Amino acid sequence: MTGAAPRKVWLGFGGNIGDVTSAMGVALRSLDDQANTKVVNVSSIYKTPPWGVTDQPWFQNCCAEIETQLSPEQLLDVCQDAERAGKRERILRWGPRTIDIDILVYDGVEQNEQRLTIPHPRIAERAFVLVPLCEIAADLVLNGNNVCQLAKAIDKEGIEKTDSCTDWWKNQ
Ligand code: A4P
Ligand code: MG
Repeated sequence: MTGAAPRKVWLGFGGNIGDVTSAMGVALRSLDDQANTKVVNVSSIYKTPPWGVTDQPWFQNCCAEIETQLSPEQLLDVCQDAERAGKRERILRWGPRTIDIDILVYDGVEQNEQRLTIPHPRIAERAFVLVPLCEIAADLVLNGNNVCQLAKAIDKEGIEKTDSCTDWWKNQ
């Protein structure tokens, strides 16, 4: 990477249609292949009960730390390209999907716009984000609260680590 100093960003990945592990791996490798973005750390994959719309299959979720020279809006474009490549269709809010990528935290950025709100507004309510995020970002603070303290306090019913190899995304 040359030019602007890379910034740390944490992303959330999830899906509940098709081969989600493979779709998340493809998306992570496509981010890592960008000249201005590097995947630094990826959590294990967790099996999680559906949140929001509960009448749908269970999800698989993970979180990743990346370093990027892209602006938040440019990064959202890249993430949405990766979702489209993963055959993501937007049918129902919080509904079933092959892959969803959320920008959870972008170091030093706070913004509240419809297209992009950072930090992601619903992190603190979601065990499916907090549990994998705590695994890779134990010191991260969100609105004054440590991510692992939030993860400790939230209801984690049903959440299970399915793969504790953090290099799973590299070799499929
Ligand atoms: N947008 C605004 N801020 C952001 C951000 N920080 N990161 C905008 C990414 N996108 C952001 O998202 C709608 C719009 O949000 C985007 O076009 C973008 O401009 P979407 O992905 O099209 O719609 P969505 O995902 O259905 O809605 P939303 O509110 O993003 O839902 P979430 O928060 O992604 O939740 N249960 C489990 N167990 N695991 C899951 O992964 N996921 C969801 C979806 C529901 N239940 C789940 C899970
Ligand atoms: Mg989303």
